[in-house]
Amino acid sequence: MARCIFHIDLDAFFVSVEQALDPKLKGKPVIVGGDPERRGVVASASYEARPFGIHAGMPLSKARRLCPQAIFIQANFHRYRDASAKFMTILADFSPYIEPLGLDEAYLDVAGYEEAYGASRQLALAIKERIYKELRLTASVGIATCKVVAKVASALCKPNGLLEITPGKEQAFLSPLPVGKLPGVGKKTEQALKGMNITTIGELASVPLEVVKGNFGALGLVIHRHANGIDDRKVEAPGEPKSISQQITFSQDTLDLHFLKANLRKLCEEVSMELRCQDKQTRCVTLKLRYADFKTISRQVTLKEASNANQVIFTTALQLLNKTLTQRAKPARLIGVKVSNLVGKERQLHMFDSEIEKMERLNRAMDQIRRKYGPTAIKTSKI
Ligand code: TTP
Ligand code: MG
Repeated sequence: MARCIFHIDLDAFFVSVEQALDPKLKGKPVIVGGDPERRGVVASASYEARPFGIHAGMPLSKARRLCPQAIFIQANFHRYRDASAKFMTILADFSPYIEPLGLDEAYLDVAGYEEAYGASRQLALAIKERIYKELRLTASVGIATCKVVAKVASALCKPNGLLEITPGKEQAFLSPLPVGKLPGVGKKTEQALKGMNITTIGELASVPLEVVKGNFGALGLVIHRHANGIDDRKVEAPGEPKSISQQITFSQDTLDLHFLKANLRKLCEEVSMELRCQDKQTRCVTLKLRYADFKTISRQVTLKEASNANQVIFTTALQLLNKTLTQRAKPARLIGVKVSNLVGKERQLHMFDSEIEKMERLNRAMDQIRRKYGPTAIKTSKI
């Protein structure tokens, strides 16, 4: 059965969130910028600002020159995170197979779920309507049998669009488009392809695979398949974290063992609590120690048995700390602990089972108290 995949992307996301909160901004050239991390560049431009040549990543000074009448707004990330969470919740109401990509876009596999709406198009319209009704945001939706075609389609029908590429029409749809429209083909690859006389997706599709692979390696293989409308990637929830870590930088460098130990205990408690929340156990504990001169030591140990108990993680990390300080007893500026090689919780029967059971019960009780009364409500005094 042909798959039915939606790629849904909100239009001018940051700007639209601001416009939804302040309707006076609607229909005007509006620019959100001033990301503290990337000071001075455009993050999002309203569709009214785009004809002036303004696009994301452009210095704000240039945007101001191109469109002096534009309204400039500082980014309010909490607003975008909030809108994003609501957007994803709406999507999840329509299909459980959802793969968010960043804040304002997601893939949705709706195969089987569209029947209730008559057709996939109707389902897409229902999604767009809900998003608009609840968030006052418009979305563009691409519908296709695979991810790459759905993504290209949604970009092409912006803003507030809906474009369905019916099964069998994938190649015909992609073929005339500029090769830069293919996800994964950035400015550099586009230039390199131009040097090979390839400017459309169709031209890329008809070049022998060996040639593309020879020039672009693994990326070549992927873009060549995609250019041919072949993409069997599944819609998948993002992978679970492969490790959990916590670290702390001290306000003053220190070699005070009690102080280091107390901090390490706290970090281990946080990490093991997170493991228990995720119903995971760790097989590997890593200690990180950064000295005042910035020399950083990482030591790790593999546990005989996977665990998520504070006591096990802390004892292991403490042994690593003692070993590290024996070899280099100098003031430290940062200490951290990481657990990796995580596994699902497995019940293991062995001779110390009742001890482990007791420890687990204690840890669960402490988690409950901390969740209810805060992280400092209960402290362990010794192992
Ligand atoms: P995009 O979906 O790429 O852009 P957009 O939603 O503003 O516009 P479009 O209608 O073309 O989808 O990115 C989503 C948000 O991510 C965007 O609103 C702001 C942020 N962003 C940046 O902060 N910096 C960037 O360079 C880009 C591309 C996006
Ligand atoms: Mg967007």
